[in-house]
Amino acid sequence: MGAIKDKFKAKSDVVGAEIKAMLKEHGDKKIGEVTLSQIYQGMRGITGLVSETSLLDAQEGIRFRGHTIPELQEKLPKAPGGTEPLPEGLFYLMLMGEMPTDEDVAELSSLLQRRSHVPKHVLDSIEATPLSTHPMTQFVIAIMALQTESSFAKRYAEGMSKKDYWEAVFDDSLDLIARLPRIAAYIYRRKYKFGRHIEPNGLLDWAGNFSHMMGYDNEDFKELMRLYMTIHADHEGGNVSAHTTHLVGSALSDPYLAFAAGMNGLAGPLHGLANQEVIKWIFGMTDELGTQTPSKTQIEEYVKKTLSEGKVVPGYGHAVLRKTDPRFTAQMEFGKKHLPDDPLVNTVWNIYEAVPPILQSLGKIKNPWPNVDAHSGALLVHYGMVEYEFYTVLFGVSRALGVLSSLCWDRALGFPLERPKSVTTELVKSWLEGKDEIWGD
Ligand code: HAX
Repeated sequence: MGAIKDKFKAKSDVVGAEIKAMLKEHGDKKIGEVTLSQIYQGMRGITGLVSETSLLDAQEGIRFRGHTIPELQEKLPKAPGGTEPLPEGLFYLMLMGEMPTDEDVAELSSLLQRRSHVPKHVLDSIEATPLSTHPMTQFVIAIMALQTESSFAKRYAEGMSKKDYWEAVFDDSLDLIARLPRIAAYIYRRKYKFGRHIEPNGLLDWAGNFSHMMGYDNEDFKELMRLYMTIHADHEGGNVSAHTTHLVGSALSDPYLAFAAGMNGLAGPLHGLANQEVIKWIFGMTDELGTQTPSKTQIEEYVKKTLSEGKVVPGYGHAVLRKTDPRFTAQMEFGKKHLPDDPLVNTVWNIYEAVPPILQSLGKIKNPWPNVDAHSGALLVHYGMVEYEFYTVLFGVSRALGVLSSLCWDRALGFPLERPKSVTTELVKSWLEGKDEIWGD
């Protein structure tokens, strides 16, 4: 742990000094302006956050520390015999800002293995929930139960100095990332496999071991998990799960509290829960039509019916992206390589042809293209993971890599409590009439 921690500290000290100098010289420079529509409509397009780990371009999609998904697939270290990136390598890249070597990733994998023990009371807290409890709710309960282990909370109570916050957040973040696969697998096996749990395999990488503990030892599934855990990890700082983790962390709530809050956001159907909604929606369509291979015309009719019922088409649209999500494309490529004849996957590809023109024709939807969630479930179903309520937990385990590496940076750079200004509609009306000032404390 020492070497990776020291390296992070050295890197963040350099960036911290740069930011200090930049703010001294340019702190008053303006970045854009805020319109009335923006404050009423979800703050879209307001640049108001710094997140070092990734950057989203509306046309091109996500880049992690400057690297696209195909570049990650090419450059990040792989498991022996594998072709997909190891997600712990992406964590290293996001944390350090440099591409890891095979040795760096091997060291991180073994570090995570060594820190992966989940205390019994956490598993007991999962057991205390009714079996019917949604897996995301069980996941958040378990993360909260694990908060007893927080180094940050303990050291803060003992009077830790501000200059050490980063270190305690770093320790907690590594511990959390190490333990989440065990927690998630426990929830899966408890809810869907009669509680027949599977012991970890200490020789496997982080995602490979996660697959193993869930009961999927097929090598292709492990490759899928490595890809899945890589592409879902981060989507810059403004999405609900990342922003929530950052916001709650800014109150110096420890990483367990902050990450659990982020996961509550991920559990919303407009965000991470969309991956379960997509498969639920497709299953609803195939059930209603009585066929596993609906035609394009049948899909189009079903989409129109969904819209006429006042519902969204899950897996389509995005608050920032204006093109097909490269995370969708990466999964499509995986499908073409490993399971090109799978009927459900082919239905997902037919939906991709059918949906965008219909959404476009409505005239109000800014992005008619598929997002990451439109594809993931179909790949999982192919390998036998049909329990779609569990899918957002997979997303959550992956998202930990991004939001927790960001949280390390937040504390290392000494970012303060986040507290934007809000206004009332009364004040807005009075400002429009020229009677009041809108800005101020
Ligand atoms: N189906 C139907 N209507 C849609 C739509 C879709 N897929 N996407 C957007 N719209 C509607 C909005 O509901 C909104 O309607 P109203 O004006 O009647 O309220 C209108 O089109 C304009 O919305 P927008 O500006 O294009 O989109 P937003 O930035 O407001 O919302 C969402 C972005 C992702 C929430 C939206 O596209 C949506 O609800 N998509 C379906 C759910 C989904 O796939 N979510 C996952 C997103 C990716 C993610 O975070 N993954 O975790």
